[in-house]
Amino acid sequence: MKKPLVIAITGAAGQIAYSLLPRLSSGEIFGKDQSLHLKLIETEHSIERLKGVIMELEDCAFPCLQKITATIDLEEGFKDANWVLMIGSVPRKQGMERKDLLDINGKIFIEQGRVIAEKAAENVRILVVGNPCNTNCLIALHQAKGKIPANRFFAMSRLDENRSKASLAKKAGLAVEEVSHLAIWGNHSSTQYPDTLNTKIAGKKIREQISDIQWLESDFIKEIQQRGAKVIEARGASSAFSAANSALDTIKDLITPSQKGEWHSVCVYSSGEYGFPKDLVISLPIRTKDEKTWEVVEDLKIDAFSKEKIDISIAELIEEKESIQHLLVKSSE
Ligand code: NAX
Repeated sequence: MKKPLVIAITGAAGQIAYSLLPRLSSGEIFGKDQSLHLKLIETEHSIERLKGVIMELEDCAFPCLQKITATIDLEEGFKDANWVLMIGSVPRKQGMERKDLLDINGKIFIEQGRVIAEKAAENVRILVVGNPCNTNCLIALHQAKGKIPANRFFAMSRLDENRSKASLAKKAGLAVEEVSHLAIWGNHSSTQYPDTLNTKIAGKKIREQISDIQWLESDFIKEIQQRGAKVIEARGASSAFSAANSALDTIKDLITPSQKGEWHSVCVYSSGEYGFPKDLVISLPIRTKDEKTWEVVEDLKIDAFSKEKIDISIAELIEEKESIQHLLVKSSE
């Protein structure tokens, strides 16, 4: 066994974590020879519930799982973490807009970002899942400026990519693995733009496999933008195991070099790629070069239709940033 990798997880007693923890602990992501020290962080209110989750983890007798720490103390929780999965936040309830959550969750991410910057391992990487994940991520990475490079912060849009691939495969009547090169642009929200212009199905351009252009340019986009809300409507709770699955996909793809020509969607700190504004966390297509480095795929086609859609989502990100500017300013004082 390799020496333990420390993984800190907030919201560890929540429903996404409940699906994520057993898969992570089984060695599926970092390998069966990689021992793990899980640091499970919860609020005082949910720490008792977390004890039950830990009992179940112990009862799985996973060989990789060397140690579990349960805590409400951020310093203890983030100390020496090599990965931080920021899942904990107040989830969106039926009828609630993501914007309502900005202020409540922004404050959580200020404090957590600050402690991560002080206590985590030098090589820490952070994946934000808790919504509104782009702006939460921006808040946390601002706190870490000068201590953790911004390119180690990510927010999750992989669920949107996976949802898109599944929907396109269904429409084309082909297996989901035949769908590739799908980029999600913008905000992980109802304005996101799932881009099929660059997508391939069974190695061919999408319009050779799906001739229903009206569906591609309208219904499909709306379906993906509204998918999270539809799951809440049907299940009475937000996506859980599909979200956990996408978080694990994101990590796996960030530590595994991308296959030639392929990319995956993650929200990252923008440096002006494609002429987008800097200092936002935007979902972009990225390619993993090696276990530690990645780059934005910069040569994708963006036509007038795509540009219009992406601009709407970026305008929303700017608006979100403006509404939490007071948190950014306060945090850097
Ligand atoms: P749950 O309500 O089941 O769990 C959240 C857990 O976080 C709770 O146990 C709560 O006690 C804990 N928590 C709250 N504040 C905390 C804090 N300050 N420190 C540590 N723990 C804290 O929600 P769940 O379904 O697991 O969803 C978690 C988050 O993921 C929500 O914000 C949700 O909106 C978001 N999602 C993000 C997705 C994405 O693609 N980026 C998709 C799924 C999901 O909607």
